[in-house]
Amino acid sequence: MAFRAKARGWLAGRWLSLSWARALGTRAAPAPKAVLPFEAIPRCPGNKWMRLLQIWRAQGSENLHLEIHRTFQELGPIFRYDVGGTHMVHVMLPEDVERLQRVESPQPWRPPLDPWLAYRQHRGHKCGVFLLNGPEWRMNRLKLNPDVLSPQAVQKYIPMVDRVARDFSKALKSRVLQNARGSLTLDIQPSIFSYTIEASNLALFGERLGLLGHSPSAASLNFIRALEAMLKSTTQLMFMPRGLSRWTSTKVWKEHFESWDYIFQYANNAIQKIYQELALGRPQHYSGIVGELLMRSDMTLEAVRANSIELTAGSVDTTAYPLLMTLFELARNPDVQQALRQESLVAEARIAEHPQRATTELPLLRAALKETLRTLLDAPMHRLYPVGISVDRQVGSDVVLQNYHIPAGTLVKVHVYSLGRDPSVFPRPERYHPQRWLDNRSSGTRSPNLAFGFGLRQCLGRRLAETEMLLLLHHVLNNFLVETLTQEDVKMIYQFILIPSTLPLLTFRAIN
Ligand code: O4W
Repeated sequence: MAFRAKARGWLAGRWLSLSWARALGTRAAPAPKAVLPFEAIPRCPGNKWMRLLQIWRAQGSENLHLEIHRTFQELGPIFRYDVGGTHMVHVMLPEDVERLQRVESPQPWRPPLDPWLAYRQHRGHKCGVFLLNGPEWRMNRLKLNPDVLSPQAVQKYIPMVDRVARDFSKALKSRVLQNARGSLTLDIQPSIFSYTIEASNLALFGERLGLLGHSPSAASLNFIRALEAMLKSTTQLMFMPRGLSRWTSTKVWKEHFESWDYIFQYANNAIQKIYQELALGRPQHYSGIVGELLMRSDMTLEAVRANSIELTAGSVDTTAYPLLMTLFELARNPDVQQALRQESLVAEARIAEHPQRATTELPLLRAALKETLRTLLDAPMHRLYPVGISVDRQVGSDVVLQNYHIPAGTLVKVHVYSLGRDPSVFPRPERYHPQRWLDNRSSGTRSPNLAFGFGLRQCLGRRLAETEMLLLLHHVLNNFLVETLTQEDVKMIYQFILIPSTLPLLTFRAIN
């Protein structure tokens, strides 16, 4: 506690001086300055081998986001950090994101995540777009976008997601009404995981699993457990060279491979089923994203498979945790909840008629999702939370960031976690205040929403995740008051994605 209070005061002081420097330097028409050489960028103190040893001993790096955040406080909005032969630069300001976007190449390169790559190489599996680079990445990505990310694709799978979200609230309502009081206090996490698995499975494969309103199936529980073990072991392995961790972390590698084996088996099963069905004849109706990809047949079956595995496995935790955190924020901010409910009640009749209207008729709820992905609950000084903590790019050409020369080939990490907490970008960043996204839209200074990355490599699952979150919250707001006794922030930990270390109980009270 003492440490926290002290750190907060000190950090606040740092921020102040940083914001001032920026206000004077870059916001007020800057005088042209000579560009400084790369070598002049402040360097992160410490020894990289000591750092590795620390990560190994702590079995991961749960506070990575906080450590990088602290380094920005100490060194300013840009610092470098070299690992082996690669130069690495960390930045966190919107102006630098803009510059990076301007020099983005048609094939933005990102270093592949080694533990994931190792598994695929070892088993002889193809990679999907998350791990690919170069021309193969581009070919895959351009063929996936129309069926996964485009507005036309969203129009097609929205009614499916809407059906699952309606079933979720119906099932929850019948549980709530079993109580004489008409309210139920529970750990909602298992139900939300069932929801994201069910909704994604329908949108991807056109099939219902029947997970809602029942206790979760053994297969889905094992799938959730395998995903958790895979993400946790990823953070234990990703910072170490393979040749070293082979000896120091044998057991973790074994767990990592076993988790992947289960994940691949689970996803392959779903793909096999739809493949068989399509072989029997073309369906009359839309039968989900993967069905479209298979019927279009401009990708090899192996490429469709590799990318479907990423979509299936990547659409569970990444969507469930932000949903859980939004429900908690609404529970402890009753005014925000009431404003959102007002919007949802007005829109419901029209959405029931055409679920597609949800994307245009719930602007405040959409803003709340942006706000969740910007701000979530951690230690008092670090309240803001995106699913990913940094967006990585190896720049294809020279670029100037914070008045330093960055040569082509440098790995640039945009720390979106710190960006979301910068008071000069987001005033009073600790507040959960969805309306800010609508205010700054009209005032012309739009704040960047970087929770899904940017440019050609932005999150492929973005629209699917947004749709799942939007419709679940819409139906929950229509049917329940959400309450909690917990006011304190929840500590977030880095497990490849940021996840809450504990979740408060929520009370759902049926409306009329
Ligand atoms: C597969 C995925 C593919 C997942 C299995 C699971 C998963 O969770 C994901 C994500 C992750 C993908 C320094 N996925 Cl086979 C990759 C689809 C966001 C989906 N969306 O995490 C964000 C954090 C992206 N992140 C990073 O790149 C990152 C994490 N740490 N650092 C960078």
